Amino acid sequence: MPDTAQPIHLADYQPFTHLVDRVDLTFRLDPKATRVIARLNMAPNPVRPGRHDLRLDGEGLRLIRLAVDGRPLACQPDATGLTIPAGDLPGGTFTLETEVEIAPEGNTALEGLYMSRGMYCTQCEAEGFRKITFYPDRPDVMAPFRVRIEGDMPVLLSNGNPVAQGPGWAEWDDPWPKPSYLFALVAGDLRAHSDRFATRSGRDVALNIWVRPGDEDRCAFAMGALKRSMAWDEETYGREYDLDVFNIVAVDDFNMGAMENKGLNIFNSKFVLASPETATDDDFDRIEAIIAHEYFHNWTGNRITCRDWFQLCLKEGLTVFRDQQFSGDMRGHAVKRIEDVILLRARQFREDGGPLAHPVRPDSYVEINNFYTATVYEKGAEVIGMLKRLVGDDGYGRALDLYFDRHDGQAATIEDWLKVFEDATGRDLAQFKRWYTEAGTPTVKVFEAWNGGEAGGTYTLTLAQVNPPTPGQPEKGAKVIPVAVGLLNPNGDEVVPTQVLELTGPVQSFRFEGLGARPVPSILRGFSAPVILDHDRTAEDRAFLLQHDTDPFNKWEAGRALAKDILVRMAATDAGPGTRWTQAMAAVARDGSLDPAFRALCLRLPSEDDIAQTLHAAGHVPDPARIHAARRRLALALAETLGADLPGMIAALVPPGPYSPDPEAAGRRALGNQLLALQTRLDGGEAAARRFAEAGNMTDGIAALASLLEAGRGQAELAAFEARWGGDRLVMDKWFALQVAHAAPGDAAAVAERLVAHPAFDWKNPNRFRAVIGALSANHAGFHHESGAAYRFVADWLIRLDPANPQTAARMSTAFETWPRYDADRQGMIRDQLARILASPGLSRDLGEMAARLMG
Ligand code: 0A1
Ligand code: ZN
Repeated sequence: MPDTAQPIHLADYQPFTHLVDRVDLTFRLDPKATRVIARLNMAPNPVRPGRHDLRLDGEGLRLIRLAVDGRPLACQPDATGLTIPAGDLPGGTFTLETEVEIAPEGNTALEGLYMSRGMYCTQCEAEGFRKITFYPDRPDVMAPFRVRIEGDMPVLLSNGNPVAQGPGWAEWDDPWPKPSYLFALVAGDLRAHSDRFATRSGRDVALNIWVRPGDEDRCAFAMGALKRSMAWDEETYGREYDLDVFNIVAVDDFNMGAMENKGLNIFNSKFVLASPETATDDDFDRIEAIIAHEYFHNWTGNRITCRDWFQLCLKEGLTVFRDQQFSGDMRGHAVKRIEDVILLRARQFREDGGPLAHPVRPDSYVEINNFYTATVYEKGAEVIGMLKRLVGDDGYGRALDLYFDRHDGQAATIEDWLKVFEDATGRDLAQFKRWYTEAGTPTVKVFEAWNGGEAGGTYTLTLAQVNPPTPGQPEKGAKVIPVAVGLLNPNGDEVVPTQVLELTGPVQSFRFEGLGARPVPSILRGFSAPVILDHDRTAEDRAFLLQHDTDPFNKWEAGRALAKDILVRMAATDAGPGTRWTQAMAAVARDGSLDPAFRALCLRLPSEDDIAQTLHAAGHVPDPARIHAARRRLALALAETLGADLPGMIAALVPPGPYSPDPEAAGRRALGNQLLALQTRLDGGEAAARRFAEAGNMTDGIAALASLLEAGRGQAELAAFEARWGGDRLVMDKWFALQVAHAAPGDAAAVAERLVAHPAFDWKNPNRFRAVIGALSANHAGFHHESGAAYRFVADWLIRLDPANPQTAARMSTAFETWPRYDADRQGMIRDQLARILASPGLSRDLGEMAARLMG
């Protein structure tokens, strides 16, 4: 491992030795030799008395000039930065000037200043600014920035407000003190899709979405989402935008989804550009959510940032929570909550149950980029949802107001965050804090007792929590778990409406008195806590709740649990699909009183990975081939149950009028396309082939193609698709991914192998790399095929990508995080690949840390 691979510990935090009062940057852009001139006005930090050396971070910078108060210094940088001895610094304020040279063209890591198809752009979070200039590259050093860009590009952008511009130059001023990770610069031949937004206090904000020429007509949806986000944050959180312009730029080469740089958000183009012909309903949803997420960071992340990277969940958990609230308001809370929980279980529970488990606030890391995880983001949001449930909506509102008042302009901590809740509500959160410091998904066991009498009976619900060991945390205390519960009587009426039980000890009983009959409980309504509910329930009870529960989440959950019970039985034994789930789902599919989007979620079977997770939790060793077969068999049984009704149902669900991504129309398409997939199991693809040929939008086209591939057909359609969309990078990503995602288990690795030889496979583009290698990792039965071919293939590509782009290589190594679930052969094969990765010469700190943690 490289020698920079020393862990950093939260306990070692110290404020920086110096303050930066202002930053002036000049960029002379050149692909091979960009000059960056930095003038930093600095002063000793009074909270660190005494005289200190000044240590600046810097990596891969060629130092041309260094001066303090105009006096040149001869200090030389080392591999990670530059130290200016205290003796070379005046006792008070001073100006530090550096000039460095960097080469954006060769920067394939996509961190710092890099080029994406001829356009300059930056990515500085978490520690990319040090690849641009020497600087204290840590979030608690905040300063106003002024930036001058010189370059022969028509559009030159940076953070804040435009000050002045002329041919070949532009100046920007950002008055809001910010940490270096929020710095951004973009330069290129770009076109704007523009609009305006008037804030409620009357600020007139110019909005621009900057894209490559030709993409202007794919920005309207993102612009609408931005305006909805701005209005929502004013109405819901009382937060207004604070600059005269808000710029968004779409770039094709980007490691993540998007980035909240102050006043200049940079997006993976996949999360901006959309038209009905090129984007699916899911793409539209995600664009709206990510636009909102990045915009909401302006207050939760930018105005109030993180003291250090251990506090990452302070901005990410809260901003995810806010974007989830927003999407719920836009598209319906029931469906949004179910989708969020599906994702939480698929990604965060999976992470929390394996070798990569870590607390929402980790206490050590080697490479911070490895901690942009489902735990920090999604579990971080769940923790805030629990907090809100515990203190109530009013308490939450008061706490947030206090948070913004008290910490605006600061770099804060989780302690600060919890303190505002304590101060605003009077509640002690010492025990609650364990959610931030302890990893692992708690299991809540449920025991019921009924004591019936003449005057009615008493129902007792006993809840017991188990907090499993995780790496480095063998034992943990009981958590505060809000369990929302309602009771139904045997005829399906709700006799006790939702109330929140607070489980704080290892075991606790809750009594409900004066009930006329033994109730059927609906437990963990709305998924009120990120836990695994262990409740031995009969299929009758599940079917009853599916039919009667007034809580939409638990209504869905009842059907889901029924499906899982059956799938687990089918995969673990030779049981058949039975009729209970298929009958219940056929009724749901036909129930016109239910929202089609909700029905679509009910009909969607648990993923194979989810079934494997469930089998493992139940003490079985999952067999990927059997899981795959069981899932197909159950889908076929549902198709047979609906039988001849399917074509009519599918036709009736086609939304009237031209395509619109609105939730109603999207819900109808989601259900219709799910039924089409079932129909394909009966007709071998006749209907899907017709649908593909007639599809007027990408949602229907992709759904039909996926159905055909599942049926082992679709080659002609793939060729037609490629002929039509070969010139469109985003659409072609779908073409690559779809073939791997829907390949049969024994073919998946070979399909991926063939696709990486395709001339359009550009492995340095993260979207394209993910489309093939990521899709193979996500094809459960294909990835875990007994040959081990997919394990080798994925490891080969991670090893190849690592030197060029360590961040994306490290992120994708999570494909291997579930190895402890499987049989000894598979475990051995995966561990061999991890060992091979670890032995690769020149392994990055990023992938090195991941492989070592994966090995356990
Ligand atoms: N803060 C961004 C996510 C992000 C993180 C790291 C990046 O590069 C390493 C890029 C983006 C967000 O939450 O959207
Ligand atoms: Zn974020």
